[in-house]
Amino acid sequence: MKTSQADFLETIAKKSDGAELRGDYTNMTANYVVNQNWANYTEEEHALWRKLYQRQSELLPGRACKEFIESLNALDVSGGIPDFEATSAVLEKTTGWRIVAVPGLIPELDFFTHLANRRFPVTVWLRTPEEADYLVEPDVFHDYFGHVPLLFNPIFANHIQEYGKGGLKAMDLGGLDELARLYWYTIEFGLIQSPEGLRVYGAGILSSGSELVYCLQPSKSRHIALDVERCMRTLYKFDSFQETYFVIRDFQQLFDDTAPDFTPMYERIKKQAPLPANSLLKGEVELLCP
Ligand code: HBI
Ligand code: FE
Repeated sequence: MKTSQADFLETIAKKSDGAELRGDYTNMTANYVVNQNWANYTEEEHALWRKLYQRQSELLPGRACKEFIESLNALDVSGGIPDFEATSAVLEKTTGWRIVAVPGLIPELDFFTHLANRRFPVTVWLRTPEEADYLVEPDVFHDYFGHVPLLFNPIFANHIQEYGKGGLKAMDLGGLDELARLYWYTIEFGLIQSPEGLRVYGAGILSSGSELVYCLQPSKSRHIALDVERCMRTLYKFDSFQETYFVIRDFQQLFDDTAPDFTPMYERIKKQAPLPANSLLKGEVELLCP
């Protein structure tokens, strides 16, 4: 059932603080796509992008996974807010993905439909200087800097498309909450093993000045191997550092472990209480001891 635009905007606006959505949702085409209007960005916005980019880039060595760093460097977008069409031209030749410009958060149906068709929604507006460290809705810096580089990795790119297809199925199976937890703990806040130790691949961490440092320091937070069903039972926090970080061996594991049909898993999970964000179950091993 397609969420009408009015229902969607009202639903999202009723979010925790009831704040209105930031974006301009008036001139949309199918599936909430808008024009990026790259020429409309101001010099101040490009300067803020450069500042955010510089701050994050200095933190990447020794923290971000190498695939992310190599792709980001190849994109060469330190000089200002990127033109999505220019990136899509290169991205499409590499993994068949394109960027679609969106006003901000969009309904799940539209979001999953884009992912299932190798289109990644990227918000067109940039945060204000006062929001340099934290903002409620994803902006172009989070979506582009955090998510776009790994779309150049073939295995990760295949996973995101399967995730989109899974999302469309989950809507009919009532598995949206469980799938959102999986997305949160992998694509947004996931860690990966490397010969040099744990590294970050989650966009929410990679685009955050503070959590990128925090998440690899021994702390009260858990660092445990990803088990998909256990992850989909685990509640998450969206306004503080994660209390649990799930770690994958490599992107192939992420693709393989999320390939099966989730229907029986959703049924099992719904019979159990969700797990608090800081749980540690019997037999689970901490991968980064405080
Ligand atoms: N919309 N633009 C945008 N970006 C997202 O990351 C996003 C979204 N809508 C819904 C959503 N994410 C989450 O509910 C996913 O779990 C689907
Ligand atoms: Fe995101």
